[in-house]
Amino acid sequence: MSDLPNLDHYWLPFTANRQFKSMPRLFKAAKGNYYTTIDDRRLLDGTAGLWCVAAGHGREEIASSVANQLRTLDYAPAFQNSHPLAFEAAERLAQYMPPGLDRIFFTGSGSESADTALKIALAYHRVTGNPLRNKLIGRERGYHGVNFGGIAVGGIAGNRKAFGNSLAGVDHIRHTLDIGRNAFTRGLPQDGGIALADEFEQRITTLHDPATIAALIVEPMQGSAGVILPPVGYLKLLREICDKHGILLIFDEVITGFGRLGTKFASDYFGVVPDILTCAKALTNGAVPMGAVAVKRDIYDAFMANSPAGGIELPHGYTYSAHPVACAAALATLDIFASEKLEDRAAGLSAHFEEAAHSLKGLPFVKDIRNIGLVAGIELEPIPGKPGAAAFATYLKCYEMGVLVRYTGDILAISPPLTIEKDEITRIFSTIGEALTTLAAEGEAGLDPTRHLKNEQQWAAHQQEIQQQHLILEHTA
Ligand code: PXG
Ligand code: PLP
Repeated sequence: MSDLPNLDHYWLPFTANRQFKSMPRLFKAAKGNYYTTIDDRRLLDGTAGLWCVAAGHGREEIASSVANQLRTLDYAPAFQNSHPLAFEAAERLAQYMPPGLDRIFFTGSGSESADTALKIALAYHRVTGNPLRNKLIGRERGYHGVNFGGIAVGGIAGNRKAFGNSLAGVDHIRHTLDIGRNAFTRGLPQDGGIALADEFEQRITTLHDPATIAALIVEPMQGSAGVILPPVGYLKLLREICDKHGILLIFDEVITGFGRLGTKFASDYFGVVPDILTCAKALTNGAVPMGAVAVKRDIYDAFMANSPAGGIELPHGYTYSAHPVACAAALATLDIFASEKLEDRAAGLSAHFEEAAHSLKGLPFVKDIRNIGLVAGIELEPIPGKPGAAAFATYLKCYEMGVLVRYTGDILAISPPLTIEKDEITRIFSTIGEALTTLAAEGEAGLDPTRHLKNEQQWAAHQQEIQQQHLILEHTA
């Protein structure tokens, strides 16, 4: 790898830095559903980057819109001033949102969106005369980014405990994964929703006074923790319980937003409208950092009606809230969604995707397969004493075979761009299957990461195959 840069200075996020630097995997280009690595390997993107490149890579419409904007207005002060594109982006996003969620606060990421949503919920109760409603409820295994509010309501142990107690007045409800009962369910688990929702109500009424709770924040489908689906009816019940007790319901749709489940938002999929909805990632197709928080009009109106005239209604915001370049990227992305109907495309592919994902049932290591829309989680049986090793080795083998997958713990997560083709979906899962079978056959030796990415002969054969497949796809497109 002659093009390797000096690796000393960059501290990679959520990465085993020492391991990565001993075996760096660097990308230099991307187009459509493929990455090119610095050593000229072509990788089929099974993860849409980090769930964000929904419309496929290298979209010319976004690139030219961003370039134009940079040349016209690179930046405008976000506080006390603004620019027309901010209002246009907010209006377009409001139109894309579930009904009623038509007031938009812009942020720079999903983490900022989560913290913004929590602050809006707390401030809302104060501004409406209920300052004692100041507790926040999250869920076990929830991921709401990495800022202090997000890790407090989040429920991924490893992301919280390194940093001590982050926020007081936070509690968690149970997560919805029940492999014992629901392993290999296609789509949503049928049972368990009522009991889990009951437990939420029990918990808030016995451990807390429900009148002290400001908000419940959940991901409609838990993404980061390994694709955990809500049982049928569960989210509707959460909505009813929140309404009954005056608790705001926040849906964190950073992953589920923009077509991932085959609908605009998970809210549309489940027919449950939250009071506050957060998004980021695919809002700009991953091209420029941006997040957003949509709130019900009543919430915005309460701030306007109850704050002193001429004063700042919400003392919160970011230098880069509604950054002009991000707004340009968001508008171009929303145009692509409108013209290509990517949500419908995802919905149309989801049966094939489900079939391909579940074809891995019965292969070595495979303990559970979960799917919805264009998302699948494949949970592997951990190798005794080596948690995460099986998934990591599978990830490396897939990389070697030209397919990019994600892993968290011993769970593989698949979430391709919504522009993926059927044959490419088939290839993602057959590659995972091949990786698992090889891994099982190799035993201990297969777990040695240094064995991977070095087999040039095997790599060349795969490259040829990929190229042929791509030619076929190009001809049939
Ligand atoms: N909320 C949810 C539901 C998320 O999934 C965030 C907030 C934070 O967004 P930012 O933009 O601050 O990262 C996320 C992000 C993975 C993975 O592989 C998931 C996320 C980020 C990176 C990797 O599961 N989710
Ligand atoms: N830290 C300092 C010292 C600042 O002046 C600012 C913004 O002005 C921030 C943090 C917050 O930065 P941002 O608005 O980009 O989140």
